[in-house]
Parts: sequence; C-alpha cells; structure tokens
Amino acid sequence: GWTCDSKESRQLSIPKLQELQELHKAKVGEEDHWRAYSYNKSIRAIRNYPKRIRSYSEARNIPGVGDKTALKIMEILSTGDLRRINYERTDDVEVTRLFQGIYGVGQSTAFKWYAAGSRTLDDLRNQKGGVCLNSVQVIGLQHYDDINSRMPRSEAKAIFDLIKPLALSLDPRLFVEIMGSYRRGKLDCGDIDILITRPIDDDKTHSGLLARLLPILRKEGIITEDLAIPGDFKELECVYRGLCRLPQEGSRRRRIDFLTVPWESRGAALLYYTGDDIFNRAMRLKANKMGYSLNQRGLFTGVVRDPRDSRIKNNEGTLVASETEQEIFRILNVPWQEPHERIR
Ligand code: DCP
Ligand code: MG
Ligand code: MN
Repeated sequence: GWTCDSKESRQLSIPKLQELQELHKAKVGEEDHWRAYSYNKSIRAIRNYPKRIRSYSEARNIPGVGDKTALKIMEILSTGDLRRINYERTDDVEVTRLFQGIYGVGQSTAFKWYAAGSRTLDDLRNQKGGVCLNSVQVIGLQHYDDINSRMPRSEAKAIFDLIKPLALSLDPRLFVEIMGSYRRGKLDCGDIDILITRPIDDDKTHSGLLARLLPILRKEGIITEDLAIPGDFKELECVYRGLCRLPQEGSRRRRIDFLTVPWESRGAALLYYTGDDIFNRAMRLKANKMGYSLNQRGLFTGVVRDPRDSRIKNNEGTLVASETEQEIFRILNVPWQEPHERIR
C-alpha cells in the first residue's frame, strides 16, 4: 500500500526501539549518530517483516537485524521494557530536549547552551554561562508553556472566525481557509494555519494583503508577537509566523501561520498545508516513483535533480497540475481521501 498500514502494530518491539533511537539522535556524539542510523535500518527491517517475531533466532535471521538488536527485541518481548532506555536518558538529553521546546531553538543551539552550563529555563532567563538569545528565542522562552500546549478545536475556530471577516473586509474576493490539523478535523490543534489566495479574473491580486491585514489584527489584540515576517509582502507567495490570542482576559497565546499563494497553485497548497506530514511524504514518494515531483506549488514532470544533492534542482520541470487537490490525486492514481482521512 502507499499509506502507512497496520504493519506497525504487528511488532511490539518497535516503540521501545524507536525511543532508544530518539535518545541516540538527541545526543552530540558521532558514535550516537551512527547508533541512531543503525537502529533506523533495523527498525525498518523489523517493520517490513511479515510475521510477529517470537524468538531470538527468528529476529536474528531478519537481514539488517544484528545480535544486539535481536537481544533487545527479546528483552522487550519478555519484560515489556528495555533497560538501555533508562541508561541513555541522561541529563544532557533531557535538558537539550527542554531547550528545543523554545521556539527558534534547534539541536546545535541547545547543546551550545548546555555546554555553557545552563540546565533550566531560568538559567537561560538569567543568561547563565553568558548564553545569548535572539529576539525570537526570547519570545519563545517567554511563552514556553503556551507555545508547547495544544488548543481545543473550538478555540482555533473562534480565532479564525474573528480573522476571516477582517480579511474579507479588505477584499471580499479573498479565499481564506483554515488548514492543517483543523481541516483534518482534529479535536486539538498545535497552531492555526490560514491559507489565503484570490482569483485573478478581474486583473487584481492579493499582493500586499498581509501588509494590510497584520496591523489590523495587531490593533484588535489578536496578533501579539511576530516570529517570522515575509521578506517581501508584495510577493503572491508569503509565509508569516506569529503568536495570537482571543482578545479577552486570561486567554493563552497560540501559534499562528499565514500562507498566501498564487491562485493557480491553490490545489497543491491545500494538499500540502492540510497534511499530515506523513501523508504528504507518502504522496511525494508516490509522485517520485511515477517520475513526478510534488510540492506546495504543484505537481511537476521533468524535474532534473543534482546527482550529488537531490535537494538541488537543475531543472524546474513542467507544471502538470496545481489548481485542485482532486486532479493531483487523480494523476497520482491515489483514491480520493477527505482531509479527515489523511492521517498516519
Ligand atoms: N507540513 C509538512 N512537512 C513539514 C511541516 C508541515 O508536510 N515538515 C505540512 C503538513 C502539515 C501542514 O504543513 O499538516 C501544517 O503544518 P503544522 O506544523 O501546522 O502541522 P499540523 O497543522 O498538521 O499539526 P499541528 O496541530 O501540530 O499544528
Ligand atoms: Mg498546524
Ligand atoms: Mn503550522
């Protein structure tokens, strides 16, 4: 199948092995990165194994599963636990995980601060070890708990219901939709993803729209902080990231993303920003297998990638479809799935 299927649940050992892999991934040592990489290989091999593993020799006979992994699988199956996980869950892993919860902080910054001697969020607030946060990280630290908690679906709707009419008051022909986990029908949302575009049949566009909308949302007390601002508001394709809240006493800060796209690429943008990310990966893989290339702008053919680095395109290719989600599904031979069905 082209989506994630129930193979996952067959191997009871996978969650623990994944947890161990995550711990190794979260460390700096080159040794740990190799371990994480090798666990990745064995986890994939185990996942593809068609039967539930029941013995050491059965595990050992799977290509890609070595002696040590086979022993770990047996430990998980017989005790339900993996002692190595507790041993690897060291201070540096816990602290850098905490630090990476700050918006704008990645692994290397987290380790730099750990090496400088900081261990808690208060250490960072007090600039312990001379650590220095940029302005986005300061906001991330200030609103750490808000940013790291999800909002009920009803709150995402309430905020969106305030924003949509304000946008339409600037231009009644705008297409304004809420995407991401909300469009997939989830009961809680990590952030609010808003897609904006506009038909071009009257020779007008939404160019500069965010430059007019954001000040209104700030004035209304809805947008409270900016995290990332588009380089050029005149572009039809813009990304804005910030914090927002319901303009009432006691409301929490919520993450919000605005995405504007050209009218022609609305289908591809709907598809991409609806997700989820695992579904998107499956769709991209399907596209690649059929010789296409899929991104938030459209489905392309004839894209030539750099043999040394497949992220680099030597040729942009030819657009095949981008206006509707349906035609992209159809060309990729994927049965239509409603947003709420597009889940891992
Ligand atoms: N997306 C993706 N790959 C990424 C990030 C995002 O394909 N690395 C796409 C799929 C997501 C969509 O963008 O569904 C929106 O991104 P979010 O990070 O807002 O994720 P969700 O809205 O799906 O979940 P959450 O409720 O956590 O915000
Ligand atoms: Mg989201
Ligand atoms: Mn988002």
